[in-house]
Amino acid sequence: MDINRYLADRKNAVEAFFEQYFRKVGRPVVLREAMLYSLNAGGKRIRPVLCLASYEACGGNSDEIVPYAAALEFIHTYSLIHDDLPAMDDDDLRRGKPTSHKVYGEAMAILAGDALLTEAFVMLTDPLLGPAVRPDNLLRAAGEIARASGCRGMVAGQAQDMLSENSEPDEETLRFIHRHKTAALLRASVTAGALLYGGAPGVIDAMDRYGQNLGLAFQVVDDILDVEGDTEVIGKPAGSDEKKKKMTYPRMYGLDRSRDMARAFVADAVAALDAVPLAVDPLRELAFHLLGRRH
Ligand code: GRG
Repeated sequence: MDINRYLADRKNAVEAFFEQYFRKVGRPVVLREAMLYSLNAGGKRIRPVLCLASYEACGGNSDEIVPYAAALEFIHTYSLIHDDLPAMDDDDLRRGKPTSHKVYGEAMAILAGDALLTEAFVMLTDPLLGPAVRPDNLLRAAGEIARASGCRGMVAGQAQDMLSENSEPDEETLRFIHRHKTAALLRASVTAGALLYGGAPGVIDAMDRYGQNLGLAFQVVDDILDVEGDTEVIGKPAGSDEKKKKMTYPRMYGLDRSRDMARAFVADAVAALDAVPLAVDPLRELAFHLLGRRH
């Protein structure tokens, strides 16, 4: 299969939905603009694509859940806007463009992030956006995504990441940060696809294991790219982890071991898929694709 084609088709479906959705969002115009500015700044859309791919693997038609998958990109985009703020990572560049607070000021950037997060749950609790999905399945998926986003997931990881700046890396804390800051939302993206479909418990467990390992591999690759990548290609300042003395895999284990560990996480992700009799080719290919990504 052509994974680039697959990714592009699903990405287009999600981006077309953003366009249509924002027609109904009114004033203040600058808030709407700030939300759209960051959403349209050109991300890979990997979280919605994973959700769509997991729903498809279970046998669904992914057109039925595009709004719910798009909600994951709203949450992810909010996290990037807030992560870039002066009070957090204080970055000027994201997705190759000036960060939200550089364009709209800090107050509007905070509000755009707040609005994206809240709106995601407006979408995830609206059964009319995906009438093919059973409301109880929607509720389970929304709960899974909420848990992965807040103080049991991404926000906990971000808090620990901030608290650990400038301290010596230790394996347990590093693992906690990666599992929560990055892997939690990626894992929930995959699991939510299967929950929206109403997959059997064995399928949900397999998707969970796949998503968790893929999420960990994703962050190890991100850490490696921060050391080896070019600012123009990765779309954010290279070398910033080192500058801020972040707890990363390369800092803890060195580059070669980090690469081996990323490969091992992907192997575990793919092994989880082998346990289920589903159409998992796109999910398998996506795992290898993310291992080889340059940005
Ligand atoms: C502020 C609650 C809060 C959380 C922030 C996402 C995040 C947590 C911080 C951003 C910094 C970072 C490197 C996080 C790890 C997650 C990650 C690799 C984000 C980038 O995701 P991509 O590569 O970005 O999917 P695009 O731009 O392609 O969408």
